[in-house]
Amino acid sequence: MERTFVMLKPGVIQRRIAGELLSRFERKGLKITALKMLRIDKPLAETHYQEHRGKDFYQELIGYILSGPVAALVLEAEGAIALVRRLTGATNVKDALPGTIRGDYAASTTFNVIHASDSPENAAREIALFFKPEELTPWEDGNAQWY
Ligand code: FUP
Repeated sequence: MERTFVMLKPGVIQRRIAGELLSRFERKGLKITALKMLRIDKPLAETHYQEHRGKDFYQELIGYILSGPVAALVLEAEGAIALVRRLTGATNVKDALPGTIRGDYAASTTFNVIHASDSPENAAREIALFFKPEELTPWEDGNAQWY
C-alpha cells in the first residue's frame, strides 16, 4: 500500500465542490487515511512550494493558497501516487483532459483546484508537513477485493 498527499485548494471550499472531489477518490477505491480542514500559514505555504520560489507565478500561487481554508488528506492504495496524479490531470489546464479533476473543474493553471504529490519522496515530505503521525488513521478494508 502506498500513501499520497492531496490538498483541495481554497477555491474548492469556496465553490462547495469538496464533496464531489472526495467522491471521485472514494469511488475509485482509494482509502481516506487522514482528512482535515486548515488555514495554511505563510511558512507552511513557502515550505510546501519551495521548489517554485522565484518563479513568475510564485507570489500568485502563495497568495491563492493563503486566501482561505484548504482540505488536506492522505489517500492510500496500491500505486496511489501515480493513480491520484492521473485522476488529478495535467498541471497546465490547457493539457488537463476532460474526465480529470483539473480538466473538469479548473480554467486556470495557477488557480487550479488541487495539489497531489508527484513522487514517493514528496508524498512522505508533504504528509509529514501537514499531519502529525497520530492524525493518520489506518483502517482495515473489508471491501479490498472489489477494487
Ligand atoms: P503540480 O504538481 O501538478 O501541482 O505542478 P507544480 O508543482 O509544477 O505546480 C504547482 C502549482 O504551481 C500548480 F498547481 C499551479 C502553479 N503553477 C503555475 O501557476 N504555473 C505554472 O506554469 C506551473 C505551476
